[in-house]
Amino acid sequence: MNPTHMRLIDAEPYAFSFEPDRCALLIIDMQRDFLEPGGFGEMLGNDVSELRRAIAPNQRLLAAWRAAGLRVMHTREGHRPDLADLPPAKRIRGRCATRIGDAGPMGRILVRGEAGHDIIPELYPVAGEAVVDKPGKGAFHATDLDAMLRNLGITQMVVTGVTTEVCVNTTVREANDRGYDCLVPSDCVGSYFPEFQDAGLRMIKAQGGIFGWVTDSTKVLAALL
Ligand code: TIU
Repeated sequence: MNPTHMRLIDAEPYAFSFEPDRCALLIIDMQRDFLEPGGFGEMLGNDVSELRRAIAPNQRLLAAWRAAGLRVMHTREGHRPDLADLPPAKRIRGRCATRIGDAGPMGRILVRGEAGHDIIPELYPVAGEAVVDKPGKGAFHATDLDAMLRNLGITQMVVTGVTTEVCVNTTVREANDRGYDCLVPSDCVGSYFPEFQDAGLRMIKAQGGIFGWVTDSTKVLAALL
């Protein structure tokens, strides 16, 4: 594809003006801790199988994005092994029997360097793709994401990953306040709660696209051909 050529992607509330050389694919927190049993997601009481339907559409989009030679970035939610960046409020929230930093079947829950913290094999980063480790729900808080995007001339992002109403929504809102345009393909984001999947997407595109645009991956793929 010609990366400098702007093209329109069918989206809600209206078409998204896709500028390939200024647009990054940002894949949020597709980690074993959220998508596999025994991790942080299950610790919070969730059925992790709900999220797995987002894997195949992300694989197709990632493959096409890579083939087009466009920028890919990944994020991971997690904490330093000494938990110095873990707010006490986050550690005790939920009153769970097992907490962040405790031992689990995939290593210490939500701790960097542990097996559960890593990205699922289906979407594993390749050389040249930045991986942003974030301690919070939003990908901008306490990370170098904003600096990297500005240095690279990125002004828009296709945002995918999990979960729709938590880290995806928080990141899209943070990005919006910093002046980025975000497009969210509905089949590439997942929630443990079907009603939050629906509401999380509606909140983004409502009021004329108050936080961004919503589409589906087939429409993004069509723009990559
Ligand atoms: N609990 C939940 O829905 N999500 C998170 O804690 N993190 C992310 O969304 N990545």
